[in-house]
Amino acid sequence: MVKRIVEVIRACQSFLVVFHVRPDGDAIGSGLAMYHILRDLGKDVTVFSQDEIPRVYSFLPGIEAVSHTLGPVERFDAVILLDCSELDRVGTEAPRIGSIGYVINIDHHISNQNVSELALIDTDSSSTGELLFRLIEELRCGISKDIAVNLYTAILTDTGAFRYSNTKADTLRLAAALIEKGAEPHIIAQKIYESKPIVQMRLMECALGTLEMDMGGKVGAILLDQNMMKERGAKPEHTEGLVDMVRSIEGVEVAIFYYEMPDHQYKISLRSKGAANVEQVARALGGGGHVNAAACRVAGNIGEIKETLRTLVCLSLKGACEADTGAPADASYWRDS
Ligand SMILES: [Mn+2]
Repeated sequence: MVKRIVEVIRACQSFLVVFHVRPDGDAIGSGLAMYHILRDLGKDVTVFSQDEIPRVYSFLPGIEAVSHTLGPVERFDAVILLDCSELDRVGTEAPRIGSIGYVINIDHHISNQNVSELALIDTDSSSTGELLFRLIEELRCGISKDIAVNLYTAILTDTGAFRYSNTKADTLRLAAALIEKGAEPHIIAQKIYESKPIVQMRLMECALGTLEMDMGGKVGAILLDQNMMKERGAKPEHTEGLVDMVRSIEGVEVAIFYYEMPDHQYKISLRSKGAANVEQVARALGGGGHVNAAACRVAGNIGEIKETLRTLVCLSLKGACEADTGAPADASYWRDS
């Protein structure tokens, strides 16, 4: 399939590169790496993101090329859809984006919905960034420093700084190759992990104040509502990493973060350590993600939502989570891993 994608890339001239809403390091890093790859091949490239790019990623080479408005799509020969398990993940422009002649989907989510025949999907890959290597090999284009910095960032962030179970020997070999091409690990790590705005720390303090432990310490949950956000002048991007704080507690196997969104639905981020499969939990509620990192969006009363989660998480700890729990029909998936 990579060969067919390469043929299409060679044949087309004008490209749109898109990734999912509320973009993370993998989405943005892969998107900008793809931008540089195509530019190096002499193509015309537009990068579109419906949502704002979190400030920590402003150092990435090519970030100024990201546009937040999408003009006429007729000018594009092909669209490259990155880190998206379904077309709708790009946001409200999905129907127009889907109308572009060639749709190429490069993704690593278990829940991938076969968006396109032109697809490079590998759920064993740590990140979409790692998958782009196969494309680069087949395209036989070089890896510039700009590409290296973006791909390193993609892999770094989706592996939780090389800590998650998706970190394989190959992942580190690729990271090493990127360092040889000019990516500087200490600088990238500092930009991403040691440049937090103070408001994020205040939010962390508040979120940890809501910590509830359950099931003999195997499950930890925190919650943030819109009042807590407003009082601290926090934006949604400041909630990033909060759920990982809960996972970092000794004995915790499943970490839950309930985030009340402005429309009063709850976005539920899930993380696990060990065998507990939180992707199944999220999927039962209409969401998706990975075994150790998943999310979903649910409308309703928080007490009832917590009860539903308790049941599902309990099953996932027993390794037997069922997909049908009578979850609200309007639950829709929001992945942030
Ligand atoms: Mn990813």
